[in-house]
Order: sequence, then structure tokens, then C-alpha cells
Amino acid sequence: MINKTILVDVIPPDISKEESLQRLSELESLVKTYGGIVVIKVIQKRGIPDYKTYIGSGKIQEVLIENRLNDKKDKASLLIINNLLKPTQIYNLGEICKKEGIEVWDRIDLILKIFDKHAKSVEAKLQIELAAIRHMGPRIYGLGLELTRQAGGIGTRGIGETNIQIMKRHLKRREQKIREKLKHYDLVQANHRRQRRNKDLKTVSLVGYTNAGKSTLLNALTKKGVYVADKLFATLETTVGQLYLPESEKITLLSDTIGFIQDLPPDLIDAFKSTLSEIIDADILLHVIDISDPLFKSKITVVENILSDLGASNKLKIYVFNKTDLNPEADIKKITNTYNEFSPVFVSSEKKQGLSELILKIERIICSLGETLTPSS
Ligand SMILES: Nc1nc2c(ncn2[C@@H]2O[C@H](COP(=O)(O)OP(=O)(O)OP(=O)(O)O)[C@@H](O)[C@H]2O)c(=O)[nH]1
Ligand SMILES: [Mg+2]
Repeated sequence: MINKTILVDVIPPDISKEESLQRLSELESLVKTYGGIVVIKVIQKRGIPDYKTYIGSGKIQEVLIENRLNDKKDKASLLIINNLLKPTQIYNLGEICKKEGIEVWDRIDLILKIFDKHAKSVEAKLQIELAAIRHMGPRIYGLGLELTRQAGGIGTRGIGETNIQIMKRHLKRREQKIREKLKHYDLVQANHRRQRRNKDLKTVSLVGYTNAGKSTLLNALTKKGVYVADKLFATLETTVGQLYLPESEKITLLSDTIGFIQDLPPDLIDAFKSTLSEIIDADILLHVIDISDPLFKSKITVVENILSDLGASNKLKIYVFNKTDLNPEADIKKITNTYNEFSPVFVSSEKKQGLSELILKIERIICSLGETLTPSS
């Protein structure tokens, strides 16, 4: 189903115009990836979000009036706020918008829906369900508080409070069950990794912002043929391919997994730990960066911060500046100087340019790790 959508981004007043437009355009890509159509876009500058409704009641009314004036075919049924809202804020906002037939999501709701749409494996589906419970749970508890307050203040049993308690218990039990099931996948993957280590196979893991071209690079370097798309979060599972190193005539393993994004919810990272463990366990990380993206520098920081949260920031890293074909004007000398410590390489995964230099760099680093590699024969 196509959702006509209103986008609202609440940003600090000191943010640059370029960055604010870029944020909104990323949100639009997320909505498009989900299958929605944007009918109204609003940027609100404010230092502190409204504690009741996040965007402030005046602004909501403005947006709702604009929507009312839209033609019937362009009337929105969904409002997405590009931020992480508190349970009571989303509840209050939801109550206001419900009257106009509009549902309210925050950024995390949207990311979870996209994940849900793209997930294929049982493991990925379980991880998403876990993240959704972690994200939605407090909303239900918060709703309980809200109803208690409305029923007459502290000490009064709120309307539906018993139902909320039942729901809370149900979610707790479901969470436990999922965690147990996921443990099984953890063990299977840990076993795979142990087997590789026993064979002395080194692992190189692709990391990077979503849509940077990680899967395209995996396909260009191996025979894996993974799904590539101009969509955010096209990849949600881990794929491991074999990479041939010509100088030493050995093979190494190259793995591709889920991409990162700004404000990736900690619950989601936590839920996807077993998928992300490939990164945590890798010998080398190839940080893939879209050089045609004007905001690539801040995206490098986003990725580095998430790596740091995962405890993987001190790994050997190669910065792979991808999509050079889309930005032939890029100042390669300057970028090389800035990121010198990360052995920068410039490639076009699509046009298969610069790949032999990248392979050589990987090979040199692997050889410098000083352990024997398995012959490819
Ligand atoms: N022009 C050009 N396009 C590229 C290049 N590499 C990737 N792309 C395109 O960029 C888009 C995203 O590529 P993917 O490989 O799916 O990106 P990803 O990093 O795996 O993205 P997620 O899995 O969604 O996180 C696709 O439309 C690719 O065709 C390149 O070197 N040049
Ligand atoms: Mg991918």
C-alpha cells in the first residue's frame, strides 16, 4: 500500500542549510524505500523539542491545515518525524493526528518498517521483532502512565491499566523467547568463525553507510551476486564470499552486511548483534564511502561512531572511496592526505575501476598480519 506521507524534521537552529536539506532528502529516500509518497515536507528549527508533542502544537496545526487544503488524492495518512520521540510525545501527537485519519511514526518506526520489508531470513525477522519490542515497549508503558494521569492523577488506577500490564508481560515473554532463539544463530555463526580461524582464513568485512555500494563491491570482487539496489537497507543479512589474492595465490573471506545510518537506534544495533558480529570479528574492515555524496565526511563520522559502539573501532581499516565515476572532480590528493592513516583507495565498483589496487592493499595488510594463509587450490 502506498502511504501519502508528511515529513517533519526538527533540527537545532545552528545546523547549516545544506545539512538540513540533506537530512530531509535522506528521510525522503527512506520513505521512498518503504514505498511511501511525500506530500508535505516541513523543517522546524528549535533548540529544545516540545516536551508534549515534540514539534509544538502550533506547527502541527499548521501542517494539518496544509494537509486539509491538499487535493483528496494528495491527502496524507501518515506523518513521520525524523527524530526519536518519547513515548508520551508520540502518544499525544498520535491523538491529535488520529482525528484527521493520520498515523504518526518516528524515524525509528520507519527504519524498523523498512527492515521488516527487506528481511528474508528467519534470523533477520527475529532480530527485527526484538528491536520492535524494545522500541515499542516503552511506548506502551508510557501510554499506561498517560492514561493513569488522565484518570485523575497518581494513585488512581488508569483506564486499561490491567490490559497494559497483560501486554507488558506478554512482550517480556516474547522478548525472552526471541533471545533464546537468536542464541542458536549466535552459536552457529560462532562455530563458522571458529572453523575459518582453524583453517587460518582471514576475514575482511565491508562496512559503511547504507547505499555506499558495499554489495556492489562484494559482487565486483567475488562471485557472490548479492542483491544491489538504489535503496536504503537493501542488505540485511550477512553474505560471505571468497576473494582471491593473486600475489600470494591465497584466498581470504570477504563479508557484506547491513549498512549504517545516522541515528541507528541502539536497540536495533543490539538486536542485530549476531549479524554484526562478522564485523566485530573481522581482521580488516573495508570502510566503503560514497565519494559522490556531498556529505561523505559526516557519514564517515557516523560509521566510525557506530563501529566504536560495536567495539570495532581499533581494527585495521582501509577507506574505500567508491563511485569515483560519479565524481571525477574529487580532490583525490586532499582526501588521501586527510585519511592517510586508513590507506585510502579510490574505486568504482560499478565500472570495476581501481579494484586491483584495492586487492593489493588488502593482500599487503593480510600478509603483514604475519600468519599463514590457506592456498586457494
Ligand atoms: N555509479 C555508480 N553507482 C554505484 C557504484 N557502486 C554502487 N553503485 C550504486 O549504488 C546503489 C547502492 O549500491 P549497493 O551496493 O546496494 O549499496 P550498499 O552499500 O550495499 O547498500 P545497503 O545494502 O542498502 O546498505 C546501487 O544503485 C548501485 O548500483 C559505483 O561505483 N558507481
Ligand atoms: Mg548492500
